[in-house]
Amino acid sequence: MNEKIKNIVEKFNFEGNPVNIVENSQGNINSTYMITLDNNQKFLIQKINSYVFKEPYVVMRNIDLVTEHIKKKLRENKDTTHKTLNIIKTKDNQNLFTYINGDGEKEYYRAYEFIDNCISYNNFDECKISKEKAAYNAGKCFGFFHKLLSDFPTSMLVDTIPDFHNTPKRFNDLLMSIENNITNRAFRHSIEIIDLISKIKECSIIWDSLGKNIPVRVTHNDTKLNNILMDKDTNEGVAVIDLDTVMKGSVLFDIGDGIRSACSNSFEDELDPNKIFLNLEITKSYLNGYLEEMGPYLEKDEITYIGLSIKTLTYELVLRFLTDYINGDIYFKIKYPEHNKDRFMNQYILLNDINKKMEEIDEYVNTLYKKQKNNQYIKK
Ligand code: ADP
Ligand code: GN1
Ligand code: MG
Repeated sequence: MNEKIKNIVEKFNFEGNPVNIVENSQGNINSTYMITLDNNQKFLIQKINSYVFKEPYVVMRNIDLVTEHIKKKLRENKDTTHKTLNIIKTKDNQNLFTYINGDGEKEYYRAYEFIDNCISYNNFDECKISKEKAAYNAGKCFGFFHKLLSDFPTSMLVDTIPDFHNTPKRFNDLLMSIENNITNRAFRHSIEIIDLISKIKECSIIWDSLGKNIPVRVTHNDTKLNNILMDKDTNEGVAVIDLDTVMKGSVLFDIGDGIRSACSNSFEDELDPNKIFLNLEITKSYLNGYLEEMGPYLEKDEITYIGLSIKTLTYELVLRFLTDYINGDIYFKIKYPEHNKDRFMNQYILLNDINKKMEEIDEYVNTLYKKQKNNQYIKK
């Protein structure tokens, strides 16, 4: 058993001793351990990545506020199907335990209740139900999350990673990594870089419209498919997890990121170009699910830019994986030396495929919009 984690478990308010500790390697940022105690209860311990999250206590405060709001809403609606994260405090009543490691550095750990009977998927291929139905459930789950938070005051949340979806800034970060070129990796990808330069104008539109024609709302900002816990048997959405990046933003960041992650035909590091494409049918199902929940709350320009959001968020991931590759893999956890290069190439191929499908996506969104507007579904 992992002795370090076993010692950390003891700092939290648990009754019982750990008998099993298993690492979950699904996330690219934090380190997650599933803990089973001798009384059969299950919990989760997470080491927060403090390179990514510079102020872990502020992250926890955001999560505390948002989860309390969600719990209140679920109680009011007598909703026992949906769940949210439940923070377990340390024995001295803190949201985090600070561990000083052998190099004298601080490591931050938190504990959550384990949400049982659920599963998080990286790809709909693994689901029990049809891909279309699963995509509908995923879209609905994030739509429901936005709906629950639609009356939460954005001013109460701190930007724990400022400029997280500031695409023009992400582009400048790439240019800076190329200028420094500390790993000598930059010029291996000149053709892709030139193509990225040609797309920056269009992919800055959403960020530049935020707070103007695009409203600022409470958003998740990391809507990967595996950040939804689905019921193990029915694959209905149960909880939106990984709330570290809940901040002010646009629903478009979440829709775009959700679809690029869930409706791509492949994993994020698949390399066979024939397998990397946006599956339009499941994209449509995802949108149906999302709009069924959140449609009535959206404004017209949010609808207009849905297609563009899928393109923009994929573009952003190309920039981010490539930047991290050139910088020497300091941000995303990698499983092998060229992992970020494979991720960047994968998202680049996906981006070009999405580019070809923009017209069809926009047409579909438009049809949905008209249908729902007739039902007075979407705000005029
Ligand atoms: P990361 O920020 O590294 O992505 P996550 O918070 O998403 O970390 O956790 C990683 C994985 O752990 C999730 O994809 C999910 O499978 C599992 N997980 C996280 N929180 C819970 C929870 N409360 N109950 C059950 N499983 C969870
Ligand atoms: C990270 O934490 P995880 O694995 O859900 C990243 C996202 C990226 C994603 C790409 C805080 O998400 O922004 O889209 O990897 N999270 C953070 O796989 O940077
Ligand atoms: Mg995650």
